[in-house]
Amino acid sequence: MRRAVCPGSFDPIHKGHIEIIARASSLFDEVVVAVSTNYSKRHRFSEEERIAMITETLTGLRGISVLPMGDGLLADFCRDAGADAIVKGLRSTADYQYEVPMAAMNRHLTGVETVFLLADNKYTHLSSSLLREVQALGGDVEDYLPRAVLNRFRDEP
Ligand code: COD
Repeated sequence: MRRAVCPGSFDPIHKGHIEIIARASSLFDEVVVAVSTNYSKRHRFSEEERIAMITETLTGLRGISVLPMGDGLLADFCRDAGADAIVKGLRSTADYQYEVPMAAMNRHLTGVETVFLLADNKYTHLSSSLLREVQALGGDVEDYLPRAVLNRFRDEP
C-alpha cells in the first residue's frame, strides 16, 4: 500500500490543486490531503471551512482523506501518517527554486521523498491568493473554483 501526502493551506482549494490531487490518487493507493494552518496569520477561511470544502469537492475520488496539519513540520506529519511520499505541483521555475530546498530538508528530516507533478497548462497562473483578490474585487472566478468554494463565497462574500 503506497500512501502520499498532498500538503497545502488550500485557502481556498482551486482547480490547480484538484488536478494535482486527482493525479496523485491515480499514482498512489491512498492520498492524505494535509491542511496546514499558520496560527499567526489570518486565513480567509477557517481550518474547518477549508477541510469541509476540500472534503465536499473530492467526494468521489478513490482513497482520499483530508486531515488538519496545524502549524507543525510537514516531515513530522508525514512520519505520523506513514507516508511514502509528498506530492506537490510545480507551476514555474520559481516554484521549483522554492520547493527544492524544502524537498531536501524533508528527506533529511524523516527520509520522505517529494514527487513533483507539472501543473496543467490551464492552471499554471492560479494561486489561492490571486483568486481571493480577483473574487474580492468583483471578478469572475467561476472557471477556477469548485462549487463548494463558490457557494461559500456567495454565503459570506
Ligand atoms: N497548479 C498545480 N499545483 C498547484 C497550483 C496550481 N495552480 N497551485 C498550488 N499548487 C500545489 C503546490 O504543490 C502547492 O504546494 C500545493 O498545491 C498547495 O498549494 P497552497 O498554495 O495551498 O500551499 P502553501 O504554499 O500555502 O503551503 C505550503 C506548505 C504548507 C506545504 C508548506 O509551507 C509546508 O510544508 N509547511 C509546513 C511547515 C514545514 O514543514 N516547514 C519546513 C519545510 S522544509
